[in-house]
Amino acid sequence: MSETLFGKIASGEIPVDLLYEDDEVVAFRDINPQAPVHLLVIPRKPIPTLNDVQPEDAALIGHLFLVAAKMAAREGIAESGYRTVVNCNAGAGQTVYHLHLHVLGGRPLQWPPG
Ligand code: D5M
Repeated sequence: MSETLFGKIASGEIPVDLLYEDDEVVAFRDINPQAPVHLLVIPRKPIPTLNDVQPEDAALIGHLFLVAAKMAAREGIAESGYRTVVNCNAGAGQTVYHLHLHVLGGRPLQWPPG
């Protein structure tokens, strides 16, 4: 399988507005923000969609959410409220086939989303 854009971001080949990285995940600002705060948290492991997550990825997925919450606190939106989103496949708007967690906040968010 060819490497995706986010695979290249995870390896440092494509520069981003980097907020956090460790051995397992990378967090950076979305290039096309849909809210005053819009971050992406991605695993370094190239998992295409949520459908491809395996039982052995459970700790990694948990870590993805822990980093998202840490980033939300760091960005000052933890108390006002924020949303995490995983778009899975084209019908939900997924455009990059490397699993990513959107973290959106800094404005009132409507429900249900479009
Ligand atoms: O979300 C894919 C997201 O990825 C979308 O919100 C734009 C963002 N994106 C695309 N290219 C970049 C770069 N180079 N840096 C930062 N963010 C980027 P999806 O859920 O697949 O629609």
